[in-house]
Amino acid sequence: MSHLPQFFHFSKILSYDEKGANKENIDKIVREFEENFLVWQTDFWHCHWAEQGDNLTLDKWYRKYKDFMLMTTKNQNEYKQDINLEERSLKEEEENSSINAESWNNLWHKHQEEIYANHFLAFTSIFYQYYLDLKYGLETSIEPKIIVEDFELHSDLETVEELSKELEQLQLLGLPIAFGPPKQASKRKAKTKATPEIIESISDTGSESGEMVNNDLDSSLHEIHEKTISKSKKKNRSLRHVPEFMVKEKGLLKYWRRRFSLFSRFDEGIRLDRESWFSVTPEKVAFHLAQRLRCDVLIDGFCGCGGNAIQFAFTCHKVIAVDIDADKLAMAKHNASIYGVGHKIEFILGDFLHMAAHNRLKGDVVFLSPPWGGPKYKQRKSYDIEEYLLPVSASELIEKSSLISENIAIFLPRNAHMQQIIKLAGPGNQCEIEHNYLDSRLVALTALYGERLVKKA
Ligand code: MGP
Ligand code: SAH
Repeated sequence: MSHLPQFFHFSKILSYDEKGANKENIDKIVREFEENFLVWQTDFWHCHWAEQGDNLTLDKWYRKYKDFMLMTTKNQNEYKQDINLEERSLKEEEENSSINAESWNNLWHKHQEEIYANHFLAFTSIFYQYYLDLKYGLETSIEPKIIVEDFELHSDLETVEELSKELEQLQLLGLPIAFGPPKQASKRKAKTKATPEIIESISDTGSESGEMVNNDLDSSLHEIHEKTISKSKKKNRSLRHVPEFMVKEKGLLKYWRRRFSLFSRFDEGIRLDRESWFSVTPEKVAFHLAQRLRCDVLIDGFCGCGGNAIQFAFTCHKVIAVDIDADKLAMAKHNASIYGVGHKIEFILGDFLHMAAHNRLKGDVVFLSPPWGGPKYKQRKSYDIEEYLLPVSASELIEKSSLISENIAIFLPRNAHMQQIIKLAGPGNQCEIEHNYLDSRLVALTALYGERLVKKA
């Protein structure tokens, strides 16, 4: 059935020289890209396939050929159930399966080729998108300060029913749903004790896996009310349980739709507050960053509900996760326990900047994903990271962080001003700017500084 979105990343090492963002420099970078387009595309493709090819091929195989799974499971069960029958069934199997095995084998090779070719095609279109995004980012100059009205999360889809219809159509057309639809159906029933006032029926992909299963959910944060909106419940429409504040604020519903992209284990009781729904780093992006920033002790200065910290805990010896908001920190702790990595993370309630300035944090790599000022960040053509990042400018963030380590990664809006990002490297230094995509959507940029993190050219 459904697929989670595919993750792609591309990066470029850029140098900061005092001449900065003059047109000549930018033209040179763009020209170099154009001249090397095919070579770079091939290099990135090889890295991408080496990272994800096996998983992709297997994942699609198991989705497409469920019979294969059934056959192997049945064989395993027979093997386990009756050791005496083992020899006989193996012999029978050998006889029968000489044809089966051969046809499965052929099918497997065909499948591999098909996935490789299809995926390569998709990859090339995303790579071209990356070229356009990079060029646009480099060429876009900073705008004079503009006030963007306090942003009310808006949605083109005004009602839950409209959203439901749109999702059904996308599904019928076999098109990917932005950020990917939810995962496999889990047949668990919601066990929440919340008052049944609102039952929102959202037929996204027939999965019931978004239902909350934690009895002890903090009701003020994740309360679920239920109301029946459709009495004639269609067979293929499953009930969805959406937190109340998301139903009220329609623009938030898209985050609910992406919940399994945010946390693949969402239905095991992941907790998020309003701000975290739109700030958390999607799991595939966080997974990749954790591979990239692997080290002994990593400091996550703005850990929020733990999207990044959890993944860092899988690759680092220890994670120090700081957040100024006690509720978010508690949720991060809870979420980390779902992934079984709570013991690897030290959670600290406090102001990262204050702690860094007072030498209270020691680590090898610092990761920063500060608030961007809410979803309104995207309303600007170019996002001034010296002006709009919270709680302080990007320069001050880097300055304070470099008291801990020169190896710093900062997660920034996709429209963050590229020349400002490069300038943070300091005169004569390099930084690496990574573009992170989920399907064809540019999610964010990650800027990397310090010898340990910037890949050698
Ligand atoms: P988004 O606002 O969800 O963009 O941000 P979207 O939905 O792709 O854009 P649209 O065109 O569909 O409206 C994309 C990603 O950026 C989120 O999933 C978060 O990982 C990250 N992100 C967004 N915000 C507002 C923040 C933030 O304030 N801080 C941090 N650290 N990350 C954020
Ligand atoms: N990377 C996180 C999301 C971070 S959102 C994830 O994937 O889950 C940004 C976080 O910065 C918010 O949780 C906010 O509470 C926190 N924050 C804001 N100012 C802070 C400060 N001065 N020190 C530490 N954390 C801060």
